[in-house]
Amino acid sequence: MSATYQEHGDIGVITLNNPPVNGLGHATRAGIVDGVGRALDNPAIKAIVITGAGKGFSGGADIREFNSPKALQEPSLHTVIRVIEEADKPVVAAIHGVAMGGGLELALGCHYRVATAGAQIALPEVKLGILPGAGGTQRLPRVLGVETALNMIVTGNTVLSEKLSATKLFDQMIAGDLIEGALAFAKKIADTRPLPKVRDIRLNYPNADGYLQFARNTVRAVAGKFPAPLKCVDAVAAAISKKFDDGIRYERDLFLELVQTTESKALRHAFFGERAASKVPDVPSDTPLRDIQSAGVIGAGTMGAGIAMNFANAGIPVKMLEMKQEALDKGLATIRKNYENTMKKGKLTQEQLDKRIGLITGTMAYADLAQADIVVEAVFEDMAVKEKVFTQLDAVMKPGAILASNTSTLDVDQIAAFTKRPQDVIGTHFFSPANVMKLLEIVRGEKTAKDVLATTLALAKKIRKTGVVSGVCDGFIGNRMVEQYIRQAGFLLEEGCLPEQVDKAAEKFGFAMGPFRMSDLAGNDIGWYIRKRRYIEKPEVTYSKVADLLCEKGRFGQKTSAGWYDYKAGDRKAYASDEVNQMIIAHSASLGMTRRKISEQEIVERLVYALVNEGALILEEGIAMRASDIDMVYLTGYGFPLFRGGPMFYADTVGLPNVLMSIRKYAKGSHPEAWKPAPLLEILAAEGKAFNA
Ligand code: T1G
Repeated sequence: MSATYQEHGDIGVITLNNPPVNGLGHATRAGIVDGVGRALDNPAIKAIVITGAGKGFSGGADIREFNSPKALQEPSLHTVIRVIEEADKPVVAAIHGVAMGGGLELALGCHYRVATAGAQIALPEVKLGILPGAGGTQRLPRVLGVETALNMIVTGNTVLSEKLSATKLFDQMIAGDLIEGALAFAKKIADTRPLPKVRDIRLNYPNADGYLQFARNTVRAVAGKFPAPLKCVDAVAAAISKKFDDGIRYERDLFLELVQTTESKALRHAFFGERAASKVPDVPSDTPLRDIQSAGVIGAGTMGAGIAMNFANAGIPVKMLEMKQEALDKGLATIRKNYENTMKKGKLTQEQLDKRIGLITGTMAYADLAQADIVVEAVFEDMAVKEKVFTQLDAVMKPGAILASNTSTLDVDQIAAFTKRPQDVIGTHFFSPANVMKLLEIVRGEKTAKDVLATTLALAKKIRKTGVVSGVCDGFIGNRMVEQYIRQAGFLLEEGCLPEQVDKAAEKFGFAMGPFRMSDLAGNDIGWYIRKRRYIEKPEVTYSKVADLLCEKGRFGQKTSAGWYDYKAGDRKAYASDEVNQMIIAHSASLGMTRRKISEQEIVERLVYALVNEGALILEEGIAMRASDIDMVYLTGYGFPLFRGGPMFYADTVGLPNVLMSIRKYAKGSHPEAWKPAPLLEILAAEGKAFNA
């Protein structure tokens, strides 16, 4: 039973018991109504306490039920709250750990609320593209005041219970055992009448229009493509202007509208995708982890320094190794500068800065790393250099240490073979800037031990990264897909586009940065180096030569103040370059190609479906375990728009038959070799299925 009822003397206690977060699924809701009924029917019972088993009171409605009949199956959460509010005996919510979303709304429907300190209080629905749909927008302002409540609802931010102890949200904070305290409180108020109801609190907010207009302007500026934040303002405005029950109806309408939006489904997809990514079917969730108390990083360049910061930020002491004192000093100085910049933005105190700096030391001796529990190599992307490093590591590192490579494309199995302990070798592909980007591709080698993989996934969480497991292949998941994206961008230039047109179309679709601005930022020479290797290894893979022509001019991007665009000193703005545009037009002519006008739709479809098709191959080959893993890679590492849920989710929303039809259309274009449909895409499209089942 996901909600139990027990009688403690003359108090009836209902315990929510639906692990892991006491989600208010249908069974739990029915259990609460059943418990309240039994307490009301027993004349010996004078009051009711509702509490949560496990880590917290309740994490809210069961998100997995959304867009399914169960979500609205009676008793709905509204019905549960009405049964509680209309009970003729006092109902006390006893809160610990977490009271979020529908969980907090349930508590707001109770006559009284008590809590222990440290409980996470929030209405985070907006983070799922919806809004509190069971009275939260109407009741929370009545206990916290309009401004505090609106801020919590629009941001979804969590506030700790003790910070709200002086508000009407809580009638008492419980210092000792929650249940004992709640029972004592229930006895104390058992005969108090009338029963206080949040809905009866008058909400008085004079001159609301001015404040609400300010709130709308502020929210509109940051909401981007998400409709929910502004609707949150509308719902709270209704709490001020409408009668309570009218406000509830208005809130319900807004909720039902938002829960159907693609934006909300995308956010919920990302919510579950983030959590699913750390699950590996053949690695039991209770696999014992290796203890990570200290770390080492080989290389103090941009990546190495950023990686070292991740460990320090998580409180793990880390030693950075360089071969030259000058490089080591430069790395340590970069780290200090990064922290000082963060402190200047008010996101770090001096004390925190000093602590983190104190956790990072430098050395030029491999022996100094010997006792580290994990070491991450972040040296030049060249197999011969990796071989030297891993041979050294194999010789000095203590048994059981995890040997990780930050390689972005090289074969992790080959790197593992440089050691006598391939089971301890794994890929940890950080994204630049490594101390900022959330994505961590975790490359599982053929011989990587299961506990090494489990430990690295847990470490990813500890250093606040989204860890996504990839198999070994050229480019793993993200870079392998971005390769196809960049190929199409190049072909589009040959056929009639200029960089600005392609970037504008991609950015209008929602990418943080179009392919050419992104390449200028990362450095065009990186792609050039990889293509030169590819021309030898995979001559069958065609590329537009226009990017090579650009690099032959030394136009590597922002770092050379000239790339696809021109740049001015001290100005990161990208200015269209006549020289480059003329070069592109001349290149088309040299190919005998008649340039044509290309629509925004074609640009976006070719860029995005190139990702989707390669993603389907990656899924087929088992390089990625699930489609949502691919989406998490692209959402957290490549600036894919969150409101579209990731390339595979987006393809599902378009409909795979439509995606396949477009791919077949582009296969009739100038580069059919780049548009061979992935068999998995063809199968799913034929069966009317989706990537994200
Ligand atoms: N519904 C279903 N599953 C949930 C869930 C939820 N609300 N919250 C968490 N889970 C799953 C999660 O997917 C994971 O599953 C496991 O629980 C542990 O989660 C009417 C409509 C509560 C702070 O948005 O913020 O109420 O991977 O790893 O770090 O107005 O979960 O184990 O299979 O995150 O301890 C509003 C979302 C819902 C809260 C706990 N509530 N959850 O953090 O565990 S909408 C939320 C969280 C709503 C009403 C509306 C966190 C947490 P698995 P976890 P955690």
